[in-house]
Amino acid sequence: MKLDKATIEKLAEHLENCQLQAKDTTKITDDYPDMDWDDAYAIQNMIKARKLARGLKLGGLKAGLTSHAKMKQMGVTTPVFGFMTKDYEIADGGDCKTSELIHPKVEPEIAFMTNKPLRGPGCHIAAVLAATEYVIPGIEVIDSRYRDFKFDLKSVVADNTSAARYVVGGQKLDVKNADLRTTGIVLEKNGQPVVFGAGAAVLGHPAAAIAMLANHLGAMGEEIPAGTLILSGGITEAVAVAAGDTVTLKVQGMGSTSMRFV
Ligand code: 0L1
Ligand code: MG
Repeated sequence: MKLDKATIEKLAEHLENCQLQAKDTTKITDDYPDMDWDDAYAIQNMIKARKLARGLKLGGLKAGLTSHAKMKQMGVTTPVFGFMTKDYEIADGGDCKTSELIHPKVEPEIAFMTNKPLRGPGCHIAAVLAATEYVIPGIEVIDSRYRDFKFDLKSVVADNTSAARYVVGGQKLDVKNADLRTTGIVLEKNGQPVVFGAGAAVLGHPAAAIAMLANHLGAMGEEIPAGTLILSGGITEAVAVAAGDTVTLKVQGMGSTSMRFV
């Protein structure tokens, strides 16, 4: 690690304040160009610790930048991992307040619910499927705290991978009854289809993103506990939204989920 504990705490406080005040900032690597991956995840973990210390509960985990469309949109090549607290959750069909966000975008995703712990190294798609209670449509709202979404990967990891809000809903599907590679999705904005895709856009199979997350955590001696909701990553590029927009995600065999931006 290149940063000391005080700097990690200072940067976590800064980024969390930007989130809570819906205020943007320049990317932190501008001031700390030598920070490494361990520093970036340490800042993210410090943000999580700050929230849990205030009594917030963990809502789930996420993989991000897992599709070529997303990687191309952001000019990067590596998936990243983050968390959501329970207060990020929007009820299915519910309202998402844009006054609490900087410049929200939505991503169509497939969410997994685990029923067994998953631990790397060596976690793979079959292990994930064997530990999946169900999959369900999920829309992630990302809201980078960096001005104009201009960041590098270490800055975005520190900023908890732009996590802001999420909704899950529709029909829970047993993975035994689906081939998630060929599962089709349509994201509609205000009733108009805007992006389309299939599960294979996420690393060839959305469960591969969950396996990567388990292997990432395993390298730090951690695991994905049973009963964890995990967003496997945007199947398409992210779509910008504003107050007045309604977005609906339809997933083949799993119905739909939606939210309204107010
Ligand atoms: O969930 C995601 O794929 C977002 C990762 C962070 C990059 C971004 O803000 O687009
Ligand atoms: Mg996402």
